[in-house]
Amino acid sequence: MNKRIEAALNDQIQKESSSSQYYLAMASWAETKGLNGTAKFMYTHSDEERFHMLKLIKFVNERGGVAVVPSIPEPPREYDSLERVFELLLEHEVGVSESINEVVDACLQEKDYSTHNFMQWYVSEQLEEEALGRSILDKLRLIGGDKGGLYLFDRDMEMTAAAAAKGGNADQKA
Ligand code: OFO
Repeated sequence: MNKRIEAALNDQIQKESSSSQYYLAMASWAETKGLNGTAKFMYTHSDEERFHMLKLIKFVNERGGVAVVPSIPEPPREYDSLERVFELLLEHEVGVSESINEVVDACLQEKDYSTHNFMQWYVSEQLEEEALGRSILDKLRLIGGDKGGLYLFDRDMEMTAAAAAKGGNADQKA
């Protein structure tokens, strides 16, 4: 495997792994605040990110490269508010999208078209994740400090998590 591409993919493995830990920390925080729907959503999201990482590890190894299992810094334990949690999630996803674009760009420069093709799955996944993050934030901003609204929001998140788990299971079998 081209060394530059191998390094870029290993860097992406690190990012997916850190996304998984980040969302796990958010899930745990939400659970301790009684936001069980949001916690479910974050636990599911954390599993999805782990799957993104595993998919990359397998790809690198199958192509003759060596995947590196990274160490991850501890994610934050405390968050100022639920809105802040989703702002951070969206900021994080925008950063991950940029890094995926850099991998895609490196593939084109190195004429590695099969990795380029493989990365297209991540490109569309990021589009979906960013769109979902934005729509959740819009809802939260609409609710403001309304407790009843927050209760309904949390219930909504449980349904979103269930739908994502179904979609995720289908993806993981693919
Ligand atoms: Fe892996 O999609 Fe988010 O980070």
